[in-house]
Amino acid sequence: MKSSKKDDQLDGFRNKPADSTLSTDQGVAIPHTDDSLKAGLRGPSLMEDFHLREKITHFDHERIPERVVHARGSGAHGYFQAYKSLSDLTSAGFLCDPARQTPVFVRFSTVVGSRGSADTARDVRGFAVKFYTQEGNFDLVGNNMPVFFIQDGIKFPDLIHAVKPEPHHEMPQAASAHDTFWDFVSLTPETTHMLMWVMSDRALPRSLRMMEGFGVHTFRLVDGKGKSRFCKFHWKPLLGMHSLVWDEAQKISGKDPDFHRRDLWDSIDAGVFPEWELGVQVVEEKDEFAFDFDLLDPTKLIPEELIPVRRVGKLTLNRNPDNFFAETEQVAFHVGNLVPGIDITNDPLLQARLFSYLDTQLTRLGGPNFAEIPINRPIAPVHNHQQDGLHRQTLNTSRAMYHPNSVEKGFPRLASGKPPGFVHFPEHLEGPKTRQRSESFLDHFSQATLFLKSQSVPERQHLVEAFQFELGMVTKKDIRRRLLENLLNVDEAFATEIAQGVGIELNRAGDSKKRPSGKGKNRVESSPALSFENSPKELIHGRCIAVLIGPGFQEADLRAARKALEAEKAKVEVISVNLLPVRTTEGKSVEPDKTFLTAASVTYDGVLIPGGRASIDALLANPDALNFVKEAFQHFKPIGAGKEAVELLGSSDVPADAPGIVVARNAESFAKDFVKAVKKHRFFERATKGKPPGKKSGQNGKPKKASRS
Ligand code: HDE
Repeated sequence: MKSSKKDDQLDGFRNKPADSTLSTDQGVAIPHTDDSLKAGLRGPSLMEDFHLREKITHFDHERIPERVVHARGSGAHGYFQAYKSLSDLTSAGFLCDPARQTPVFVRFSTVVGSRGSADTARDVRGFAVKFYTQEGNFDLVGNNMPVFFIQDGIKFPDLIHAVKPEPHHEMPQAASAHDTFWDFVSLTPETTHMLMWVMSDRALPRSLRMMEGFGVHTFRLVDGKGKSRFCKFHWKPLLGMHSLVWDEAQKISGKDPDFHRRDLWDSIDAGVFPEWELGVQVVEEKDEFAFDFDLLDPTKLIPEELIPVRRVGKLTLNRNPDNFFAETEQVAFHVGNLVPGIDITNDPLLQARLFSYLDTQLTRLGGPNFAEIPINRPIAPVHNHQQDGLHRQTLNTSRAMYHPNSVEKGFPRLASGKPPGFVHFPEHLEGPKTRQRSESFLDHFSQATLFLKSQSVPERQHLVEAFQFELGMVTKKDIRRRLLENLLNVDEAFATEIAQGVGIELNRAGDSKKRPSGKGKNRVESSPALSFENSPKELIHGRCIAVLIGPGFQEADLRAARKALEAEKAKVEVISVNLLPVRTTEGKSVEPDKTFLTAASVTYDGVLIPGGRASIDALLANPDALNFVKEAFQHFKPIGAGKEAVELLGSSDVPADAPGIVVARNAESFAKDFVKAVKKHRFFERATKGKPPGKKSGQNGKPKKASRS
């Protein structure tokens, strides 16, 4: 879909360089912009140089305050289309008309780091979608994890102050591994479930295209008759879920801090469009209290095994922004941007957010007129009595900037008819004014245990190592101990294993008696949907494979691999010692894309080494090439070795019979087998000494120790 109404609307604002003449902001043509106006060749610059002053003044004010959270982001345009009408559940037009393509703008982000921080920090990712619907803008401002740290928005400033760089020395950047974060969370047990998620592989996505999204809170869907049902929103990536490993994520932060941004941009640029299905979990009003947790508690999820996710439509991202600042930086999301058919609940975290987003834009975007910025403008017509304010762009031609009026014959008139515009769901409310937490919010551990029990052996091992890393960076022993005592309530063996790594001896009798637990209704003990292992693994769109070559390499191996990988929309990058053309065994030559200096093993999804005696001899003599392969092996990636390349495996400490090592028999089957290995993505069996990862850690007893670099 090249053009949409939103795109046409944006076109009016595009400044195109073709055939243009340099001018001032006033449109005065400028013949010279490399020297300021001076009194004499070597004299002082003159105040009257309006071009110099305008240029410098504008430059001085280029920066706006970055977002206080979610500052580091990447955006893309696309569209949403419903599979079939959802009118049985909602009156929202974009969900009821399968013929409609609703334009969207999506912004992904990390939460903690500042705008220039690295993409691959351990963090929850923002997944914010602005739907430009015909009935007005609807924003689904979600995350890539289905739960949150806290239950009430009043604690958000505390959480964020604790996780951000510490105030005295402003360190560390984009990292939770420091005293103040763990101090706060150890004193706030409601964070325990979310801690399991941020210490899991979910916090290290391989790509923004390969992560789930969630609305987190319970929302309402309201149908045409005004009937309301509770709803949780999900985004399911068609590419499945894939993650980095921690060592790799840290190294990528240095080698390519724009790793996720680049991956998203390059994929869209190459026409390999990322896609997600929108899913809803729907709970009838009568079932509000059917669960052992409160639907209004944002630290809880509804297990998919209890309420299946109904997939209702597809989101496709198919266009990169024209200008990062104008679009990705200036886009203003707000959970209160709702359309008829979708409404909110009393989740106390959501309620605080309803205030925050409008408020923050006043500072960030400099006044109340940010909805007029092209990226924020709805495609639905806007008519109201708002006026003036900083940077007002609309030229209101009405004399009557008030309602009711007769001067303009009552226009704009109130919405009427069917549907009558947005009408709040008339929820019945009563109760005393109180500053208390509902008792139904007090079980902080059951779902943390559920999450743990649902992980595969490697996933559980990554959790242990992540906690050991983070707590290992905490300097105060009492903070480590307090956190681990909370974890005893999740699982004793798990807490004890982490404790051993961070020098804490736990008193098992400790806190576990205090554990309030759910009431046992509608409960599952394990949820396969929570494990990466059960996520689709067929599609490898946009994955990138490094092919290492030297002079005299076996061209047939590269040709077959390229053909097979590109047929699956994966990418191949050829790497050699320099960018000069490299001779093949067939007497031709191939131009490398990168060198061992500009490419890093950590940024690829797999490595392929074509055969060819001379090439392998050259690579064997190159420590960078050996390291490249060794690192790929340590990060559990597939490695393909052409005929003579098997020798190189040995010199890189890679056992040729290890899982995920594909050794050539003939070029065609070699390529086929290698693509199969790329689909699997990671071979964590290497860490568990060749044994396949078990389904559930709980069933397999103690997980094996992983050997990670
Ligand atoms: Fe946000 N959040 N948040 N948040 N949030 C912001 O709004 C806030 C919360 C989320 O790409 C800010 O425009 C409060 C949960 C995303 O532009 C700010 C609370 C979830 C984004 C703000 C929360 C989110 C934001 C910063 C507790 C997942 C990035 C700049 C009550 C469901 C949107 C801005 C983008 C951004 C406040 C909790 C997601 C300050 C007060 C829970 C994806 O308004």
